[in-house]
Amino acid sequence: MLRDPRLARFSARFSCLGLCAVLTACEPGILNPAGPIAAGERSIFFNALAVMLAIVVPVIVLAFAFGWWFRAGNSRARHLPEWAYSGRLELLVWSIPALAIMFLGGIAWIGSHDLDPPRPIASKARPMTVEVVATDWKWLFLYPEQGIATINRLVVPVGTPVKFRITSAGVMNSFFVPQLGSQIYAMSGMDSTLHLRADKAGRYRGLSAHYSGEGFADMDFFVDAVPQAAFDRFVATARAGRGKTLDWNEFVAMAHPSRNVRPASYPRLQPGLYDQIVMRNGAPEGDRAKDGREQ
Ligand SMILES: [Cu+2]
Repeated sequence: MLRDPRLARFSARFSCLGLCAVLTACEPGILNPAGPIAAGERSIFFNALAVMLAIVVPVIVLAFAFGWWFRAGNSRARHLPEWAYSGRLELLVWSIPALAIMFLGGIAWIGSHDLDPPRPIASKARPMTVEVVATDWKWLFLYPEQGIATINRLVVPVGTPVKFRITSAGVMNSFFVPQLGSQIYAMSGMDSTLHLRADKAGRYRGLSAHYSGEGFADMDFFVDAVPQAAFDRFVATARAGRGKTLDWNEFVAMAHPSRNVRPASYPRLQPGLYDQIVMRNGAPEGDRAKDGREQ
């Protein structure tokens, strides 16, 4: 059929593009959860969608049905020019949206209590703490129990609930791993809590979901959910690394604005650094002075 080679090539490319578009639709996102929180959020999304479609679809169908039934040529349709009020119709018209609001409200109420970010996830495994600091424009992850830190890469054991403490060393950002669930703002001087768990091993994309300036577009990180043994290996490798100790001075140096920073790790971590960052209102004094960003 496609004799013209240019046309054949074009159509091949076009169908490839179409295929890619279809495939990216099921690529990592909130609809493809890897943990209980994201799965809960997806079911809220689908339940709310079902409740709304239960109203919207009959309304669309009825709009066409009424138009067709009361067309000029239908002599069987009753014409009531004096009609003004029907109690039964009022009841029907108001009760359905009222029910929809009650269902949607119930779904939101139950869901937001079940999936409350500071609420620990019930689990047999002991939870692990990871402290997250958003800086311009990279993510710093502190592992206080393991005494290491990483930049733009987060490694967590599969099946272990992780308690994230989240703050920012600069402007506001938003910590978000769509496949694990719930985005939480990272704000300077604030200490927010989020509990997440990865139940499927894999590499998930994490990002800042809140625009924070120039380098924001590259402010991405990977989350590697790995079996416990692989996590222990990761910790051992990070500890054996030759990098510097992450203490306050090193933190001030790393928090300096930079873009597109490659994942890295620190073999040692100064205890209590996260609290120090929160207490100093996030913005390191030395850093402020150097950039002249002091207000
Ligand atoms: Cu916002």
